[in-house]
Amino acid sequence: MPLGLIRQGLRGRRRPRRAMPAAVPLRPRYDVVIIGAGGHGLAAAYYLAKDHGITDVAVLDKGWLGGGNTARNTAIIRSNYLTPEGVRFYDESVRLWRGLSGELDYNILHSERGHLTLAHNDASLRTMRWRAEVNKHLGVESEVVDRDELARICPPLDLDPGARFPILGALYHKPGAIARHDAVAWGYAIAAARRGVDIHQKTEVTGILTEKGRVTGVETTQGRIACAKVLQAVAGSSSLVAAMAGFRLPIRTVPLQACVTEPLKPFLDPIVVSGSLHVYVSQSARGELVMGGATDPYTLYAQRSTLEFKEGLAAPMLTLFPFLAEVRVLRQWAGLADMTPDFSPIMGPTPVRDYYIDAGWGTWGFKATPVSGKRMAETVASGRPPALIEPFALERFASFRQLGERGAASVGQ
Ligand code: PYC
Repeated sequence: MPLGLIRQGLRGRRRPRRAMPAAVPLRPRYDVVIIGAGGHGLAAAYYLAKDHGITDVAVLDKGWLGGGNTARNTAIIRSNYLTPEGVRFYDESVRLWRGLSGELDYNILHSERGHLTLAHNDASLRTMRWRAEVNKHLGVESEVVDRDELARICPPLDLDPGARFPILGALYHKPGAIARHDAVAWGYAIAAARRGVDIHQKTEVTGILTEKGRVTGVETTQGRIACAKVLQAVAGSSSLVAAMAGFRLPIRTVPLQACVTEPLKPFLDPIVVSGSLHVYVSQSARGELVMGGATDPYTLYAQRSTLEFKEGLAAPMLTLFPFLAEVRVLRQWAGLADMTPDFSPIMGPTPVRDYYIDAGWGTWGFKATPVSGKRMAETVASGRPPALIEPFALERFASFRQLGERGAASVGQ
């Protein structure tokens, strides 16, 4: 349990402030409009208010708080990336996650478990060594461990050298963690609203208003809003909303499915990932195994679940943990992953002045919630992206400065 939470518990008999922000009337003008009330949009609103004193902010969502990708992922937090730009960025997020329950005064069930990326062949081991070296160089705790060490870190793993896909070793990343994803959206929403931010659910943006290349407002299903600045944070619909603003994104949107099992006694401490077998799993605080695999192999804007996915996931899961054969799947769902060609996000200015974007989160967006919120708030407030997110500019695709994060972005596309 994070120390901050214990401290909070001991602080006294304070009544927890849990109530969701009440609905407020939509005003015809705001300084800043944020499109998307997912984790990233709400975090940006919170840091705009907290770090920059900008509270005349409306966060709009066509659905409900955290009803998009925020609560449709597998809630994995880590910074063991491959590119120095990626490692630095996610490392700041890992640090922010650690203090987030205390900062938001809301328990997001953050739990540091360690993260294992398994290697089943020499080529994977080589990539793990490469990642470990880049990580260590930047002060991030990652190391390659052999089978004996793996047996100590994760006893339930089948480490039989005669297995069909024998495990040779793994990249072990101690700071790997999980959190309760929807609580993250609720926590940021409550904290932002407490500082004066307006959150408007069921308010879909239907048009972006511009004048002489600069954004002037948005058209919504609840009326028109004039504003000085817009931040777009709509994972899964990024290309569609950008098109309303008049520019194109190098993004392909594909479904990413996941599922959970019935609750089991706690047996799996670390998060376990196999890129070669296309599977990842962690055990939640409720005891459910939270599992996912590769993205669906086609572009689709549908959040449906398929039997094909479940079957494809069961085989590698049972290769790693054969004793789970009788365990039942309880729930299954899908999110929409906005994939970029270099497997890195897009953050910063756009061809429309004062219109900023937070997009291209593919299968790696949840873990970036605090850092993208904080750094996008800084970008919107100052008009300039800070050095940490400069490498992720949309412009990199025109100037051939892509980031090449495929080897570490996630489990397989
Ligand atoms: O980025 O760690 C990750 C991840 C795991 C599953 C999907 N994304």
